[in-house]
Amino acid sequence: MQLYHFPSPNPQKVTFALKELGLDCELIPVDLAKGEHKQPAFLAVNPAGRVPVLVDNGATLTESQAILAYLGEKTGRLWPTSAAGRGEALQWLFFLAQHIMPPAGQVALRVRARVTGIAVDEAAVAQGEQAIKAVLPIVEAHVARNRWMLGAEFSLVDCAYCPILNVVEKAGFSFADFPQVSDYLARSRARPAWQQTPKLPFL
Ligand SMILES: N[C@@H](CCC(=O)N[C@@H](CS)C(=O)NCC(=O)O)C(=O)O
Repeated sequence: MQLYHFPSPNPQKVTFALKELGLDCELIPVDLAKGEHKQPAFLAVNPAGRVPVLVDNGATLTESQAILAYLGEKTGRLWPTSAAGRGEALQWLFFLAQHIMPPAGQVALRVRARVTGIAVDEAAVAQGEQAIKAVLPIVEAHVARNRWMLGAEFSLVDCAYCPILNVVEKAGFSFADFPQVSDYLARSRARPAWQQTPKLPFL
């Protein structure tokens, strides 16, 4: 397997999962700070110009949530075995992509500025903070009842939530009003696989 990679949150979902699963994978660096993701060589791999991209057995997969589902289907580990369980896993991955990642991306503009030098749009950050405050109560209630996103057992869905909640907090958003989310993030960060996941110095 090969992973086109930069140590930012979306690729971190995959590197965290690979560490949890104990899978070997060659990391192919794509330096976002140098704009390598906009170069023809990388656009030929992913026309959307984004990482992560996983190449395995001749298949090229983009979209971090899809890559996690693929790893779950391929290995049968950290992934539900029942149709209902897999449906629930996809539900929470789509929920992250649809409702949490867009405002998280706005909050994380402060972090992106440190990577790219692009000036921070503070109005967009404020909008993201408001939007994430509106959606986090759903996650707060869920992790109050469940140790991990799919219940008692850690899964690949948790590999998706940790890097996003991590960057939101590192960008300066406080989880003080969401103590269960804060505890969930702390238990995720405590996992050896997360500690071994490549990170930017300030992430
Ligand atoms: N929906 C994509 C988003 C991927 C994405 O936006 N990755 C960021 C790095 S965390 C990226 O490549 N950004 C390049 C850019 O914004 O031009 C996924 O889930 O994989």
